[in-house]
Amino acid sequence: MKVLVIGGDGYCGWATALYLSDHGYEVGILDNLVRRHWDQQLCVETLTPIAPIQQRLRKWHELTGKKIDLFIGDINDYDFLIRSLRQFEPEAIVHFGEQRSAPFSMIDREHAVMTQTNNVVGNLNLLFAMKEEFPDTHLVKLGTMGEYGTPNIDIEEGYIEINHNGRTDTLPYPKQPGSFYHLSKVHDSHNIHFACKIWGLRATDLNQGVVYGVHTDQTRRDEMLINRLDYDGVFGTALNRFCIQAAIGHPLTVYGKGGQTRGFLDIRDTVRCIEIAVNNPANSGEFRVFNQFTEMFSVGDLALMVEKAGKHVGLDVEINHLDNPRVELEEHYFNAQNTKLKDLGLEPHNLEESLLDSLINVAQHYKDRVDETQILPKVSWRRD
Ligand code: NAD
Ligand code: USQ
Repeated sequence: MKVLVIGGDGYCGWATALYLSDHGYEVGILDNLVRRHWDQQLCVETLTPIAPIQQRLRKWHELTGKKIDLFIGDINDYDFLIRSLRQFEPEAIVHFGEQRSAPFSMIDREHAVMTQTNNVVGNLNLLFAMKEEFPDTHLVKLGTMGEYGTPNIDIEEGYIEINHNGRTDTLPYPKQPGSFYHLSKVHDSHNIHFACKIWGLRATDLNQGVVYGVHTDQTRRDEMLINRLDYDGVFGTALNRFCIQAAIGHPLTVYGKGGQTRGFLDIRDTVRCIEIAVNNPANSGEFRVFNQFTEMFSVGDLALMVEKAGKHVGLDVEINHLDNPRVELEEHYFNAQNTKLKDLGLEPHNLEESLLDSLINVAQHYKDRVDETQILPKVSWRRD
């Protein structure tokens, strides 16, 4: 099957492209490399040294004999997008190609506008391209668990049955996102749902939790294939950041009380979830939603787990509770469903001490690349 991975130079996209290529899919990567540009603008770098995409792909070909097509350009450029689709003729499109950092989207007006324009318009271009020439192609779109926010009731997978004044309907689950980035995902979901309804497109929205880890069986084959691992206050995410902080002896940065609970998953499960979605396409006209995470943790619990794993490898880990730069509940109910991907065959890698040990080891290996001035959060959600 031919699968186009949009955003295939990024953290989830690179791991997915290699995994699918390794498992016999014909893979193309489309990416405008803008993430590398944003890193430069913010003066941050991934902990792990990532090679240019062309060299990564050459090495993959050298090691496996498999070729991955490369389309460098922006999905906001409709001519480029449609030309690439005509050339590649994908049967499935996996769309990772968005600005994905909540703090980045909260820096100022420009970054909020840029995030929503990049994400919403890019996704809309894709929907129109599919309607015009690829109406049967399956769109697998990365959404986020953060679309739901933290309601005081159980979170369902996309839809909820509501009984109101004696009548019943199954409706989209209410959305209460916590940043202009997370809001962009809500806007995308609405646009995709509408496009499925009016044009009969087929789409799966994967509401993914926070991803952790770095290696997959494919990216570990050669240092030239290594994946990015962000640790800075803008693009770094909770557990990855904590492991890197532990490795360099920086106190762990728990924001506020630390009771914020989220869904998490190992990057080895991200790639498998994409394969499952691709292998089981939505029906024509169907907007299907899966919650893509394997376990729920509070950030405070994660910090304690990293402290314990640190002890195990001889590190003395300190936990700090910083003033929370975000506006979010720090103690709340959180219970989300995640059965649909498991029903289709996902066998989760649960978070184990061995994974934390190995992440801390990777971080220790590259610790000379860490810029400590980039660890504390600098972006505030508040007015002043
Ligand atoms: P990333 O920043 O590492 O990768 C995104 C890639 O998309 C980059 O290579 C970037 O250059 C490319 N891109 C961005 N805008 C583009 C455009 N207009 N045209 C072409 N390419 C473009 O991000 P990631 O962590 O791999 O996340 C991938 C997707 O998964 C995102 O949509 C994100 O919202 C979602 N997601 C990520 C996580 C996580 O923990 N990393 C969790 C849940 C959901
Ligand atoms: N947090 C800390 N300390 C840190 C970093 C984060 O306490 O050093 C807290 C945050 O305040 C928040 C939680 O950890 O409560 C998660 O923050 P995060 O930065 O790990 O994740 P988030 O901003 O939600 O975004 C990440 C990805 C995004 C994806 C989302 C999935 O960057 O692309 O959509 O995870 S989810 O959180 O399920 O919405």
